[in-house]
Amino acid sequence: MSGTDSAESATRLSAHFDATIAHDQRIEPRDWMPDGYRATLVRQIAQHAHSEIIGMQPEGEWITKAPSLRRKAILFAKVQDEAGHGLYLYSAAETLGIDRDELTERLLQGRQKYSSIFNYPTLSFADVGVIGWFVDGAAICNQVPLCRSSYGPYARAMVRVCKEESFHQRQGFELLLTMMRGTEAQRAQVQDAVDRWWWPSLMMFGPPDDDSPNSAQSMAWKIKRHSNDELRRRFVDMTVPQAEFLGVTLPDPELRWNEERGTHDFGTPDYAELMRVIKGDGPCNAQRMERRTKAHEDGAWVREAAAAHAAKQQALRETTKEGTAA
Ligand code: FAQ
Repeated sequence: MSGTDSAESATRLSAHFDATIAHDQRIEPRDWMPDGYRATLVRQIAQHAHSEIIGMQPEGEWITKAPSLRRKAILFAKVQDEAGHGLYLYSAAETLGIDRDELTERLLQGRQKYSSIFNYPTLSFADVGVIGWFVDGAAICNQVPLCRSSYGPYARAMVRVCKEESFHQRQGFELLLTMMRGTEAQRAQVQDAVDRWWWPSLMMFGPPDDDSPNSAQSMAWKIKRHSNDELRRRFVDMTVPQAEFLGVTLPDPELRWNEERGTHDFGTPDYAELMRVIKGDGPCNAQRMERRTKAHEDGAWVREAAAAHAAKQQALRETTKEGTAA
């Protein structure tokens, strides 16, 4: 192919990509895509996958301490769902030509991130309920629009993830409702957990729009459908009536309904804290990474056994094929 032919072909491919995005159709793994689009997806999907896997730790700590068999079974199932979400997401990332081992390596070397929210400690069982209510609630606000993301495998993975997140959110709310109908001490525990998790949950949506370097391009490519601030505002609007029903106070003196704007006004999260936590200086960053690294090392024998099994099966298939050909 001459230089002119290849330039024309590149222009055609790029125009086709732009038209697919403009018509709200999906980009699939076989399609040509700009390098930046691929890199953005790898970054976001991997960060999302790592978040699901590291996100098993804060609640996982309570599995052995859950107050009843019923609560233990529910929590077990929820934490297992999170492992499943991580796997769907790593699979979606793999369709972009990168494998899970490489992504895990990048996380362990600190070259990729996971959500800031999972660097806060779970101090009481009420935290399990508040994580379901706030963190899964925030995840739903953020991820339902991702079901319409322009990249097919990511959007399809999100459909199932969102169904499960919505069940998780309800289980958290039901746990808190039960505690709020319990003793004075239980109600105080719930309020304390709400006070500690509210602001970090608002930070999950990322920096404010003016300080979000990736948003404009991600939205132009329709990977993200709404800005960080828009999703944060939706979360506040969704959560305020639920807090009233539950009988807890959200720790924000500036929180009030704005009739004119048809939405809530609310205070500004401490974005300097968000940046500190993202950079590794949150209350539990070191512990989370230490445990993730240990789990990865402890799992080496499983990966080796799976690879040896796959090689044996492959050799068996080849021998059978040779036998049939002869
Ligand atoms: N934590 O320019 P933007 C869950 C980084 S899953 C850490 O605004 P973007 C389920 C960002 O990566 C929770 N880092 O970036 C569950 C970027 O750095 P980079 C995870 C953050 O991508 C529930 C830089 O700051 N969900 O909860 C955070 O356009 C319960 C500048 O930011 C997802 O991953 C943060 N909070 O928007 C599991 C959803 N915020 O990469 C267990 C998908 C920002 O350039 C228990 N992701 N950064 O070096 C997204 O929607 C987006 O990636 C955002 C960030 C909105 C998180």
